[in-house]
Amino acid sequence: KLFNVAVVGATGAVGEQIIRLLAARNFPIQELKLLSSARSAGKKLSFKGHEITIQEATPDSFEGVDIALFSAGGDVSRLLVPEAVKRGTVCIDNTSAFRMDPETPLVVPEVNIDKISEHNGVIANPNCSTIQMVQALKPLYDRYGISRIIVSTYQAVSGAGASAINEMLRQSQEALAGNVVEPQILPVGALPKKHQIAFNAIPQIDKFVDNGFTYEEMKMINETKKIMDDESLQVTATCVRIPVVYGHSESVYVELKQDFDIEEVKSLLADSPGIILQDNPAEQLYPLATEAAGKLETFVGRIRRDLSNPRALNLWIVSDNLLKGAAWNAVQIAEYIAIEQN
Ligand code: 11C
Repeated sequence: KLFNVAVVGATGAVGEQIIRLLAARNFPIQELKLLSSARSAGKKLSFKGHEITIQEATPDSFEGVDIALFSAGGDVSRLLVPEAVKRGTVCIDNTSAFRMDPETPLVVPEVNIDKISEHNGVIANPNCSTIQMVQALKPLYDRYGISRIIVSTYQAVSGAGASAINEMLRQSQEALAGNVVEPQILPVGALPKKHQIAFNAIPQIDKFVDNGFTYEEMKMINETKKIMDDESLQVTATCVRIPVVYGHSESVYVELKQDFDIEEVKSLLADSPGIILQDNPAEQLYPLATEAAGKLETFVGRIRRDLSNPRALNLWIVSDNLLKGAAWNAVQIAEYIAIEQN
């Protein structure tokens, strides 16, 4: 069977990658609709050698659409996902709008693919920093159990969209030229106060919740428990933006419920789908954002037993935030749906 597919947010950083992956994976498409806000409507994008004109996303855009991939922000999803579902479209939503809704499966295919079949029209794609962490920790969770996770992230500016990439590059040039750097976008476009990202590390991604954590940190905490299906899991997170273009890096401390053998941990990870083990200190081999950029896999290294707790491990986890962290995870889900319906 061939599918009528819509990409909502076609001109965004993630939308662009979704379109590229649908072509590269030869997704069984009858018709591809590219949708966006009124501002980008009328522009043309190329798909497999054909030009497609971008249309403004409206409720009626979803008539006859089998599968829609949304990455145009939470407000657009809150408005249009229910309209699409009403018209029989299965929606894969890349925003935070439905992630914590108990009726909506939150899916990382390598972790909880079984949840897809429980959907009522919407499947949520988790936050990028959550996806790569749960993907790497799932093999350890299944083998030993996990009681506690402490994560600190080093997140790329592309997570905040194409405008944040330009902002980081512009600021870097200004700083190198000895000019005054005028921050305009980060840490949060919607907040009045801005900080320099060039040559800096900003310990704020998204707004603050009233408990002192940011929304990004709360996403890592709450989404991890939901995906692992374990409310007893103790998770804490500190999320930091750094001047890297593509690829989120994470330092993760994880307490296991059983004793473990470090070599077994490494081979478990090496044998896990979508994971590439890069761990050889003697060769200075460990995951790097520059090398993970553009790849579909999640890279894990710096694996070592903790010195203060023999049942705990430290790891370094890196993945391209726009690919496994967003577009690729969404296209993987779409592929499962296509297989299920065929
Ligand atoms: C960032 N993780 O790096 C964010 C972007 O909930 O899908 C993704 C936000 C989300 O800024």
